[in-house]
Amino acid sequence: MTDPNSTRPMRIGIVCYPTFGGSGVVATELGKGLAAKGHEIHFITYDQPARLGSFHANVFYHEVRVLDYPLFDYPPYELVLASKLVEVTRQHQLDLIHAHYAIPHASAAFTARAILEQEGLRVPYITTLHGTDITLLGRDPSFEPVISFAINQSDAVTAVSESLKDDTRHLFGVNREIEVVPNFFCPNHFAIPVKEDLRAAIAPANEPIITHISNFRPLKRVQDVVQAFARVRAAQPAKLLFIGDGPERYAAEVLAEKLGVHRDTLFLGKVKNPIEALLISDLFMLPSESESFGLSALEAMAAGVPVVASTAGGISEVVEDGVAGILCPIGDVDALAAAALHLLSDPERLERFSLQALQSADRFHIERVLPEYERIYRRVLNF
Ligand code: GMT
Repeated sequence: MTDPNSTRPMRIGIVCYPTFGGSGVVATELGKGLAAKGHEIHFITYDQPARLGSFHANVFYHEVRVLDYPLFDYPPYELVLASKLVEVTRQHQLDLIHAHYAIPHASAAFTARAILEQEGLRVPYITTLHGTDITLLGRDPSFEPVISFAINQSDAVTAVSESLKDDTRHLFGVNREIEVVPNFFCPNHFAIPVKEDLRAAIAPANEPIITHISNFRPLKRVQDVVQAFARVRAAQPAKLLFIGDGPERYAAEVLAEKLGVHRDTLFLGKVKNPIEALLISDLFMLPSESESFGLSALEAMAAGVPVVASTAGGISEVVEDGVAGILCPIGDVDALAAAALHLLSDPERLERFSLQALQSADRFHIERVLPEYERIYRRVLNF
């Protein structure tokens, strides 16, 4: 039986993508939060996780280095990762491995667990499903059997929203239990001075700022943001701030020029701390056609910024429609513009939504969510 009051520290290996993407951010903040509670955390990935920052007690980083061997057209990252997991587990006596993203992290964790089992070591692995990509990519026959297997073999599986859990159930041969543990935010990241100089530079006449943050993949529908903004701009002064970079950025720049709103649109590219931009924003826009959770929308809410978004995937579990923002059908730029104008044209309403967004975000406070992961770890380990 697991002791529900146990505080025994655990040694946890975290495998994640080290980038600015939501899954990497969540995995990194989870590791930092667990380390602050006394657990020993080992990040195992190909680069220093972007949100790791400076030194943290109890946090270690192990780089997975793939040899650039002339025989390889495709470097076998998954195999090298599995070997690294075995090595780190042996050296640091890890209790468990937490794989964020099924492709290819869960299957590497499965291989590592099988190798260690041969040595008499039982090291469970937990898989957290992050993106709706799992439901798109994973359905492809070139991935499906391995992904379904790695999910089914996990000692525990979590998904970041009910929507992703349902999709995984329906689209894969996965009939095992999937627990929903939502993403979270860390309030201390928001307790920073507001950069009024940045705000004044972007909006010199104190125009409202609409912000979008993403990796500009086609599924983010950044051109809808530009289209909606052009409609808003036709009705009142406003500025549009884009944070991030990716394949659709150029098309968005071209569209902004074509629609005559390029002088009111600013592309900042990848920035180290997007929360600084959120703290000077008035509205956040996320019109994705697929989104398992929408961490950027949650971060906007935690900064007191109402969200205008699509109803895709798990967004409606995060953004309470009519409370923290307004949700619109996917691809409906008129609805996006009308929702933005509804909020921006009435300062009192905007202020009310801002407060509501802040309150609503509290459901995802790290202190509510982190113990959920600890509970799952202890159950799996019988600690
Ligand atoms: O949205 C992306 O393109 C990045 C992707 C990732 O790998 O970080 O985000 C996914 O995981 C995030 C963290 O759980 C979620 O907030 C995003 O909604 C999810 N993206 C998609 O489902 C498209």
